[in-house]
Amino acid sequence: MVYARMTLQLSVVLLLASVLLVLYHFGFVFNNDCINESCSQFARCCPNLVGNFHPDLRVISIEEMATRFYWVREGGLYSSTPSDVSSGTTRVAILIPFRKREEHLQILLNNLHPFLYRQQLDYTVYVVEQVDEKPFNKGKLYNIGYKEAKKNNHTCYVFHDVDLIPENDHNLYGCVRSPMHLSRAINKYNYRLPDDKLIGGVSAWRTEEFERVNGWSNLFWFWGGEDDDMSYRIMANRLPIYRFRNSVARYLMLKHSQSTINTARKRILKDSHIRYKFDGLSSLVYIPPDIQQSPLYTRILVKL
Ligand code: UD2
Ligand code: MN
Repeated sequence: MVYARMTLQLSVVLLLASVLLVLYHFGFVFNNDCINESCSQFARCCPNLVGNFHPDLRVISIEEMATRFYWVREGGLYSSTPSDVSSGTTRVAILIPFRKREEHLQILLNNLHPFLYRQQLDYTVYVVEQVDEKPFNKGKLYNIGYKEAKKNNHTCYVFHDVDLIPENDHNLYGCVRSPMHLSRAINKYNYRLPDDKLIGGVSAWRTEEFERVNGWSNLFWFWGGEDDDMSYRIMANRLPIYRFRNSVARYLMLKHSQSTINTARKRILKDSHIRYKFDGLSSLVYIPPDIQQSPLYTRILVKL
């Protein structure tokens, strides 16, 4: 009798352990971390990956970078495979919201192009620049950038603050999961995630999930709130947030002064979980932007 009970208990433990092992393998435990399987897969395919590196924080001119980054074509694009949409290759759009942070942009480009090249991704860098004097509206810039970039048949969209410089090239920008919060560990927060719900900084989305949450809110002007609003959209749609582990999803944040804070943000955030249905990509109305091809990026010049 005792023996039978022990066998039963052992079987239950073994069963639980195997379920956990399977979940762990596919990265579904520990707060939806993508454990290392995707990184090591890419590490094999891309022998030039180096893992951790010290970002180069010098401000280099666009001309000099354009000479050095010989693989980048006009408009800030690179393709490792013949450009064939039907081939199933992930085509990544990097979207950078921007206004008057030239030095940050130069530092980011100087690190990002070699980083993406080492990952052997098909990518295009878009700088979505607000060129009017209205308050900054990052969510709306992202939505416009998304709609414009989508015309070039991208399959993966990386929303990227201009002042976050990656420090480890195993942090894949290829939408291996979606939505994926890439900037989990930032020096400013002692390389620890301050809050499980956080999606601000750098995130990667496939079209399907991004459209399911109706993109970003268009209603947050000045600083703050749009990233919290996105967290609520994700929750309302019961989507998990995936992240690589702390040692991989590392960033250095460049210093800047605090922008003018949106004092209405907490009030607007109260109905995010319902408002997302009609505030976002579906309600986006915008003046067709001027689009220019620079040597290292495609410039989307927006008047809100
Ligand atoms: C946090 C979030 C950020 C955003 C912001 C406001 C993290 C790591 N970052 O960043 O994602 O949600 O809070 O809610 O969680 N920008 C310009 N010019 C401007 C103002 C902003 O280019 O005058 C762009 C630029 O790409 C910048 C981004 O908007 O990186 C975010 O603005 P921020 O850097 O002033 O905000 P921050 O660092 O508090
Ligand atoms: Mn910042």
